[in-house]
Amino acid sequence: MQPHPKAPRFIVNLLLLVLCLDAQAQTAVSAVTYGTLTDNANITQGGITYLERTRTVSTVTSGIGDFNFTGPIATSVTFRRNTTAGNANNTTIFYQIDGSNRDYGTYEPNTSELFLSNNLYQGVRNPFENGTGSTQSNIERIDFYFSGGYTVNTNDALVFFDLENAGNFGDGFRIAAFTAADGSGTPTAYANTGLLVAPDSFGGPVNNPQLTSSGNYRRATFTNGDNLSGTASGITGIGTLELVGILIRFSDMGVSTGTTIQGFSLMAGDVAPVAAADLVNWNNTTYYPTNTSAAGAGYGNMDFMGFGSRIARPVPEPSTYGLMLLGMTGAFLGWRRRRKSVNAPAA
Ligand SMILES: [Ca+2]
Ligand SMILES: [Ca+2]
Ligand SMILES: [Ca+2]
Ligand SMILES: [Ca+2]
Repeated sequence: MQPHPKAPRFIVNLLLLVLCLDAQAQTAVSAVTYGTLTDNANITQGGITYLERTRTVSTVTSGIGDFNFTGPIATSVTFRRNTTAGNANNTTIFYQIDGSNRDYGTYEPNTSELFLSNNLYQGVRNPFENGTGSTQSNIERIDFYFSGGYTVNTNDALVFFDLENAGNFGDGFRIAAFTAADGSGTPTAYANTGLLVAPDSFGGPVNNPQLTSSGNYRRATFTNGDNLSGTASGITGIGTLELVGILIRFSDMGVSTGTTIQGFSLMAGDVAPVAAADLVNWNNTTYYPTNTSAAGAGYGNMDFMGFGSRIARPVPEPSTYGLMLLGMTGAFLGWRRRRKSVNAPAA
C-alpha cells in the first residue's frame, strides 16, 4: 500500500501543535502533597499568637507532570517600594487560623523571611495594591536574588500560590528574570519583558497544610515597611478561603536552559514594559504606576503565599527510570559480551 501523500505534512502539523502546546505559558497546579509537620513552641508577638507550624511541600502536580523542590533557594527577597508617591508604607499579611484565631504559621520578622519560609500557612495580601488606605501599600516589585547566580536546568520552574474565594482561580501578575544585579542584589538588567500571567489561570483548589481544601484566615497590617516585628493593626477575619497554585517554567519566561540569571521579580500586571530595560527602575511611574488598583482587572488583587523562593524541578517519571534501567542492562550485556570474547580461548 502506498503511503498517503499528505501524511508527512500531517505529521509535521502534529509536531508543530505539540511544540506550540509545549511553548504555552504558565501551567495550573492541580494538587499538592506535603511532607513532615514541624511544630515548635508557640510565639506571641505584636498581638498575634503563632503556633509555629510548618508542613513542607513535597510535590505539586500539574499538566506537565509532578515537580518537587530540589533546586536552589533564593538568598534574599526584597520588596521595592516607591517611597516618594505618598502611598502607605504598609505590609498586610494573612494567615490560616485555628478555632481560637491563632496563626498556624511561623513568626517572621520581615517580608524577606516570610517568602523564604516556604510555608503555605501564611502570605502577603494584595502587595501591589497602591494607595493610602489602611491595607494599601507603596510596593512596586518583589525581587528574589540568588547570590552568585543560578543556572537554569531543563524544565526548572517556579511555583506560586494565591488565596481565593471558592470558584476563583488566581489573580494576574507579571514575572521576569534578571540577568545582572549590583553588589546588593538590586537588578540592573532583565532578560526580557517577562511573562504576564492572566487572572483565573491557576488550578485548584489544592489542600492547605491542614490537609483540607479550604481554611479560615485572618489578615493583619504592619505599618513599618518590610518590618513585621511591630504591633499589628487591623487584625480581621477574612473568611473561608482556598489555595490555588500556578507553575511557571523558566522557558515560559523566555529564559532557556543553561542561562545563568541573578534572580527574578514579581510585579503587578499593570506594569507594561516596552523593553526589558523599562523594568529596572521601580520608581519610574510610566512603567510602575503608583495607582495600581485591586478592583476589576487592576492587577493589584494578587495575593502571594510565603512561597516560591525555592526552584522546582520535575520528578523523574517511572518510565524514565525504566528507560535508564534498560540502558544500564544493555550496557551490562554489551560489557559481558566483550568480556566473553576477550576471555574466549583462541579458536
Ligand atoms: Ca506550636
Ligand atoms: Ca487572591
Ligand atoms: Ca503599582
Ligand atoms: Ca487579593
